[in-house]
Amino acid sequence: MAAHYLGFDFSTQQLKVIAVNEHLRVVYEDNVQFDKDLPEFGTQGGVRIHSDKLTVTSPVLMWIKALDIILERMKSSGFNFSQVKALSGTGQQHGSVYWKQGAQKVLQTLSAHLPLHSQLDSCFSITESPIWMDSSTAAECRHLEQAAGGAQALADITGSRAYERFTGNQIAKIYKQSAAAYAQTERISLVSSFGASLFLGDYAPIDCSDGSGMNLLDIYKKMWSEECLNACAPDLNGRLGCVQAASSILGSVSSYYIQRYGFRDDCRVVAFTGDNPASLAGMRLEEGDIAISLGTSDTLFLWIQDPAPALEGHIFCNPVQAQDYMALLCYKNGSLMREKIRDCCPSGSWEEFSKVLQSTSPGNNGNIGFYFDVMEITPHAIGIHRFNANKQKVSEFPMDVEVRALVEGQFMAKRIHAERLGYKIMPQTRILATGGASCNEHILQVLSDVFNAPVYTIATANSACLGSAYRAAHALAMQTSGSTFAEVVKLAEEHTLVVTPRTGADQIYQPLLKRYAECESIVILESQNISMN
Ligand code: 5FX
Repeated sequence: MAAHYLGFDFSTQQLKVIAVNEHLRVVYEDNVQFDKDLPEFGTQGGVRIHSDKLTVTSPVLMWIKALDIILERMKSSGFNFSQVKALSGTGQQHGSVYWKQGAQKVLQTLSAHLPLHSQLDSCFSITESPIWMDSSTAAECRHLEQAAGGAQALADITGSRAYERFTGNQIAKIYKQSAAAYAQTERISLVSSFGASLFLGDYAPIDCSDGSGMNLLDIYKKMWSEECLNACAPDLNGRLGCVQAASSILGSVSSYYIQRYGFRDDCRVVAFTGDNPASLAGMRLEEGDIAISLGTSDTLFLWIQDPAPALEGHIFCNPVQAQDYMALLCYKNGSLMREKIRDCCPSGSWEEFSKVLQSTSPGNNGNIGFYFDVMEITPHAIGIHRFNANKQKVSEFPMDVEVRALVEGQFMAKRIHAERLGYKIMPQTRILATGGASCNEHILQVLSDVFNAPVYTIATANSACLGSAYRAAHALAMQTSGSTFAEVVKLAEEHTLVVTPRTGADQIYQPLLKRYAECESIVILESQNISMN
């Protein structure tokens, strides 16, 4: 009988599902849009922004109702649940769910005659789950960093300095503001492990990879850091449960799904993980690879073996190879900045932009530029800064120099920050590019030259959801034949090779990268002065 694998994605705006067959081809896909399909919750973009504009939550029952709907739709479409050998899933990172005393019993004794939401509606001590868009925990972040011995010391344990959206800080705020609700809480899940719990009919452990986004996990020992737990809330260890490797098989689906939907009784539930780790799996990154999403903001996923946590970026445990790591870097000034400079070209077109890029030479004769319209995340800097070949600041560049300085600058920054987090370019390194600007071959040529590595493009629609279906297939194959993730996903479609580095590019960019880093330090200092004045 054909084998299918399911991936569920509890993302910010929707719940998605993808089924793949044994050749990893997508055979079923659907989604439930929270705003449109569940208007009774009154969310906008799946979230509620509170009056302080800093607190952002989503109703936990909305996620459960969405699961009821998506499963009912699959059933009415004739989807054959008995072919599903394993399922896994993913959730927006950092969000947390607070199960009330007695909820475990309810999960374990679900009646197949009723939808999930009507049985679980009184199972939560906090009904509004804080999510990743929340930025209301500045005080808790300061406290945690202090308790850990400083921002870098906290990053050295957990992979990141304190961030407001990271779950430990969110839990600390809940404990401070709603001590009674905290006292009634039997278990705290991430959105991912909450999703797994619904399928397991029991509390599912948090996996190491999503657990790395909490400011609570020692990413080397893969255990909760007592120091961090104690700084956030009392008796947190018991409420979080043990962490598990992301590729763990947690058990079989609860009898609820067997009786109500016809799942087989040995359908395995594989640990759910965060959306960024799941995307790494969906994009099929391998040792040494980088994925670059060139969208509104630019995001980098890096496969790292020896991480060096820093004050910028995040290190997470790797979701598909337990001993390795992944890093996440985010840049706000991505496409909008490229569009702004494009608009300064005489015709304001991408054709003109590309022509200019082609007509200028790699290294831009030593001219370097920084283009931050809004305060950048990595590094914390703002403004437009131009340096000539003698490292002197200049107020303008000719148009052609400006275009190349922007594109080279954006990619040099990415390479420098990636290497600071412990990333090493290897002979087998591939750059996997996605997002709007990845269709521009001339931009990709600069990317390839700066990193001295070939660039491939990938179609990434729903990569986190697809990655979850792949992870389900892998966990099963690992258990039966010890296969690695890379071996399992070889079946999936090939990535497309677009450009390779030009000869001599490395000799040009090695010294330029060094100069870029020196100029960046000047830009950071100047930005500090701007924000102080
Ligand atoms: C990563 O740290 C984030 O906060 C976001 O990418 C969320 O995971 C989006 F769901």
